[in-house]
Amino acid sequence: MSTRVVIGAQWGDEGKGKIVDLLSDKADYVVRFQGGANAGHTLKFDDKKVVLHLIPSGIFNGDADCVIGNGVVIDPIALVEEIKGVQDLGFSLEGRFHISQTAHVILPYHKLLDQLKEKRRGGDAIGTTGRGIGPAYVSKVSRVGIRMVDLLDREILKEKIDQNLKDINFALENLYKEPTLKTEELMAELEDAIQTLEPFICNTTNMLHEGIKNDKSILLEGAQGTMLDVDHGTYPFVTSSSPTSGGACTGSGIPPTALDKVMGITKAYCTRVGNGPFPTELLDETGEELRKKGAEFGATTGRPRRCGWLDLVALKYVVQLNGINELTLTKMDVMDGFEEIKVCTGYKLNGEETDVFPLCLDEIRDVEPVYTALPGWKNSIEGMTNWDDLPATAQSYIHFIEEYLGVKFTIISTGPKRTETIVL
Ligand code: 2SA
Ligand code: MG
Repeated sequence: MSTRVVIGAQWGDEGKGKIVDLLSDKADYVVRFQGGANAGHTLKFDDKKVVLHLIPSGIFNGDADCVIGNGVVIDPIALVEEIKGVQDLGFSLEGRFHISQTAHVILPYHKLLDQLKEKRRGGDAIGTTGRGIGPAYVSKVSRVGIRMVDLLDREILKEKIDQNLKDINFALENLYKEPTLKTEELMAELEDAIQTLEPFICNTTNMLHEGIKNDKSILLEGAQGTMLDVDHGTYPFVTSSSPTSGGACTGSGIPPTALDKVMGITKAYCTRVGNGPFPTELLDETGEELRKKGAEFGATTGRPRRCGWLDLVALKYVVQLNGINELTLTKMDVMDGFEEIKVCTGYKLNGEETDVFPLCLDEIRDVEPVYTALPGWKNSIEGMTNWDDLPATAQSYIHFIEEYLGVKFTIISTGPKRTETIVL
C-alpha cells in the first residue's frame, strides 16, 4: 500500500485526470488538495468524455473513497452541478464522496471580484478562469474565509457573510461602481446546494490519518501545474494555490513522511493557458499544429491554449521542487508525423547558457531557449499499449528526456482513453 501524489509538471493540462482515473482502481482514497473549479480534468472511457472540475478523478474507476481536501476552494453551486452530472452517468457518490469541513467556500462575490479585478488590470491581466479562485484564497489567508462547516449553521453563516459584505460592498460601491450585495440573497442562492452537500461534509483529515494507519492506498490528485504554483511558479502569472507535493500535504493533512511516490505528469510538448512568460512558446504554424492535433483548448473556459516545444530546463526545476521520482509522458501521439522534434535543453540569459530556471519575471521573459533537435517518427503511435511497438525514434525521445532529468517514465500515454496507455 502506498501514498502517491500526482503532480502537474508544467503549466497544467498535462493529462492528470486520465492518469488518476487509470490508477484509481487500485486506490482506497483519491484526494484533491488545492485549486477549485478552475481545474478541468478530462477523462475518456467507454466512449464517454467527462470533464471534472472539483470531484476527484477517481470517481469512475473502482470504488475508492473520493475526498475534497481542506486545501481546495469549493463553489457549492458548481459542485452540486457536477455531482448531478456524475449521478446522471449512473455513478453513485453515496458513502464514497467526502468534503473537508475546513475547505473554504467560494461565494458569488469571489467570482464577481475575480472578474472585476481582471478587468481593472487591463493589459496586465493574469488571464484567470474567472472562477473566484484568487479572491477565495485571499479571504482564507486574511482569516475572514467561510469554511464548509460554516454552511451547516445558518446563523454562523449569516454572521460571517454580513461581516464580509461590509468590506466587499464598500469596494463594489466606491471602487468598482457596481451594485452592492445582500446577505439574504446570497444565502437564498446557496440554500439548495448546502442541503445537497451537507451529508458529505466531514473530518477528512482524520479519515486520511486512519487510512494511513490501516495501510490503505492513497492517491493525491494535483490540479493546475507546478509552474502555476503561487510560490514557485512564474509569479504573478500563477494560480493562488500550491499544486506541488508540498501543497499535497498542507492541502490534505497528510504528513510529508507518509508520501512514498511523487509522480510528475508531463506532455510530450508544452502548453500554457492564460498570460505570463512561456519560453518555448511557438507563435507559428508548428504551434498551431500542436494546438489542433492536441485539441488544446481550456477544459473549463474553452480558451485556446498556447503551445510550444518541451522545456527540459523548466521540467528539471519542477522535478527538483517536487522530489519527483517517477514520470508519466502524455499526448505522445500528438507528436506523430513531425520530421523533427525540438526540446529545450538550456536557456541563454545575459549572454550565458544555463540550465537553471530563473526565478525573476524579467529574467524568465528574457531567456532565449537553446534547442536540441531529435528525429521524429512517421507512423502513428496512437493507442499503442506496448513499449516494443514504439518506433525507435520515439523510444529515443523518451530516453533523451529520462537522461536529462535523471528520472524514469513509468507510464506513456498514447491517447485520451484509459486503455491507450503503455505501462512500464
Ligand atoms: P485562476 O483562475 O486564478 O486559477 O487563474 C490563474 C492562472 O492559472 C491558470 N489556470 C489554469 N491553467 C491551465 N489549466 C487550468 N484549468 C482549465 C483547463 C483552464 C481553462 O483544464 O483547461 O479551461 O481555461 C487552469 N486553471 C487555472 C489560468 O489560466 C491563469 O493563468
Ligand atoms: Mg485541465
